[in-house]
Amino acid sequence: MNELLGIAQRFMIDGQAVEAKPLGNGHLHKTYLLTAKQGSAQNHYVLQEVNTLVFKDPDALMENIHRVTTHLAAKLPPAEVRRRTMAFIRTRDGGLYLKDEQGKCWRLCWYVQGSYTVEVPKTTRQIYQSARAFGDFLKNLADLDGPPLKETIPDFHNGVKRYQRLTEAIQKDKVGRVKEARPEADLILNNANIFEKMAEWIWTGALPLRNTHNDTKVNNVLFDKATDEAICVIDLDTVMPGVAAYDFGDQVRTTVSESEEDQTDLSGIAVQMDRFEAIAKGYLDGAAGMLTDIEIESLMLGAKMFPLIMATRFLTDFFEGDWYFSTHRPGHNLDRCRTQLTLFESICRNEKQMAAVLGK
Ligand code: GN1
Ligand code: MG
Repeated sequence: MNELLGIAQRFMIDGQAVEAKPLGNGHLHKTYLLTAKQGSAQNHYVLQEVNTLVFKDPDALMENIHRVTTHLAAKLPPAEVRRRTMAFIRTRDGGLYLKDEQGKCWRLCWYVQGSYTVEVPKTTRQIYQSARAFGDFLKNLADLDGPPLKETIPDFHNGVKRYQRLTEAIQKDKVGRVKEARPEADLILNNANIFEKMAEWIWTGALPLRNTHNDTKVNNVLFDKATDEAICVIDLDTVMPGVAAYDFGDQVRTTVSESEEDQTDLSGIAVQMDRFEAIAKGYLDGAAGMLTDIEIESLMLGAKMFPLIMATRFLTDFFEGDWYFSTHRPGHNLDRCRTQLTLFESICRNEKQMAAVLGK
């Protein structure tokens, strides 16, 4: 705790840092809710230790985020800036982040008061709101000036590379777990054509590269406690060039079924069409004006691809010994892989109806 308070004090916070406690359910960084006392008032911030095993170039990472957040902030009335976009605070030396004496990287932003997050949305209103927030996000970043955003994780959504990596992990079988998950691995490898199709649409130029979020899991949206409105998109680490189908696909993955990403009971995991309608309407109300017909058609491919690419990544991590995603029990990544494959199969069964919704 003292280490955290000392770190926080090296940023331009208002007041004296007095408390830091763990916040949220991210799989990669260490995140804390920080309280600073200023006279009788309390200020709240989010302090994060960046995972530099995953984000190897923190300068590029924070430069991207700085460009994105200042661009979004310029479109908001000043009073809304700390509520509707992430607002980062510089270090006392003027840096976008702090590298401490042990080489750890830290960053700090304002905490959005009166907000909440969900792992599994309960209502179609929340789902519509969340999808809408990501559609708006895409639109708001369409006029970002300057050079392309840096690729903070190269080939992040390159499904072809992801399944090649899975194949390598199977061959190496570093921790002897391949025998535990043969059917899962086969199901993924038999559907690799989905990754190839997406790659082809991108490589032929059918789908334009835009500034996409690339991690549109529903817990990366803040909702207003009073109104349930989605007010702020968070977790901007992977905002970089991508295709709209990625952002749509990860929204479908995390909201179309009323289930947890890591539940062990697979029986309740299935597409619910009323949820899908809310996602489609929300995303298209936000972004439609700028999407081409082919992009709208590609959204269905994104919906199929995302459970599959996440199944691939969770299974690869399981076979490589769980070094990437934080795990809280043995077999956690395999459980995650299984939920994703169950969802994938349900999406394949419902593909026609889902495409019809998008067609409307
Ligand atoms: C990671 O850290 P978190 O939970 O926001 C991952 C996403 C996955 C997600 C799965 C940079 O995001 O790609 O979809 O876990 N982020 C990165 O829950 O790998
Ligand atoms: Mg997150």
